Amino acid sequence: MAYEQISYQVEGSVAWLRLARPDRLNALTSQLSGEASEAVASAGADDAVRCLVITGEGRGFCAGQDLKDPSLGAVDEIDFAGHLRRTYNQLITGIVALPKPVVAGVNGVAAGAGVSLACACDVRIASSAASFLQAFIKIGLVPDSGGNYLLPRIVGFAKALELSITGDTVEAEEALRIGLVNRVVPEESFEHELRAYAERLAAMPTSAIGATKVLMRDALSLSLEETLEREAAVQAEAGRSPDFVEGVTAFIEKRAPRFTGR
Ligand code: LHQ
Repeated sequence: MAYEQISYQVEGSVAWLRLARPDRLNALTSQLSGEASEAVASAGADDAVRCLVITGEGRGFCAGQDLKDPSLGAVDEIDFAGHLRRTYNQLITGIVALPKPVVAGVNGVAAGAGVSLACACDVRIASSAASFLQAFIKIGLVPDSGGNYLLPRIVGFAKALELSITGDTVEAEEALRIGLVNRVVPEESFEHELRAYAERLAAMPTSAIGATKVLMRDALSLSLEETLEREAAVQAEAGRSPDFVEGVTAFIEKRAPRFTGR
């Protein structure tokens, strides 16, 4: 499919989804969200893809909702619920449910739904030029696109609530300190480091990563006993995978494993 507001390329085992509205810091239009959802689905359907990277072109990662998008309608007539259900909710659930690792390459500012987009990914690698703000409150809105679910699970309730009710900006190093990002790399080497990280994840046992995502997310709302039982069932499946056989064989033969993702 031809995209206009994102670019999507598969390079080796890594799919690159780049938000491509740099003049507006990659603010989200309905079209962009729809295209991004399609690209996420493509990454899911393509067995050659073993890691998805979501990043932004230009100096921004994503400035949240495009407040000038004409498709929103007049400011006093916006169908918020319909808009969220049609656009962001699809995108966020698509990313979270993807049975492959998803890396947010936060190249610059992330605001509002842009923060949620980064939080929906499994890992956040930030450029030293990145920053984060829960911009919703600054325009009289509440966090959406999963911001009330995802952010507290990443940085803890107190910090998530504080950021959401103040709209304060968190710079990259502070984001690392509070656990909002997994790693900060210098702006100059950002692309290189992001690629290296994604390629490393893409060489891992992909099915086991997908299963770990589901197990760990579900465990947040299950008891220990329920989780132990689910682990037993899922491990039984993982233990029948070619990647398990390869992992053990490589260990015994004292060589690096060559996982296929199955
Ligand atoms: C933008 C935007 C933007 C349009 C920068 N829209 N043009 C859901 C459902 C329905 C409705 C509402 O919202 C939601 C959920 C949400 O996401 S609400 C939160 C929406 N986002 C914001 O409120 C963030 C607004 N942007 C900013 O506060 C700043 O631009 C940040 C802090 C992101 C960056 O500041 P600067 O680095 O100083 O850049 P800038 O402000 O100069 O922006 C550069 C250009 O990008 C500028 O255009 P211009 O033509 O003047 O050069 C901005 O107007 C445009 N832009 N964000 N969200």
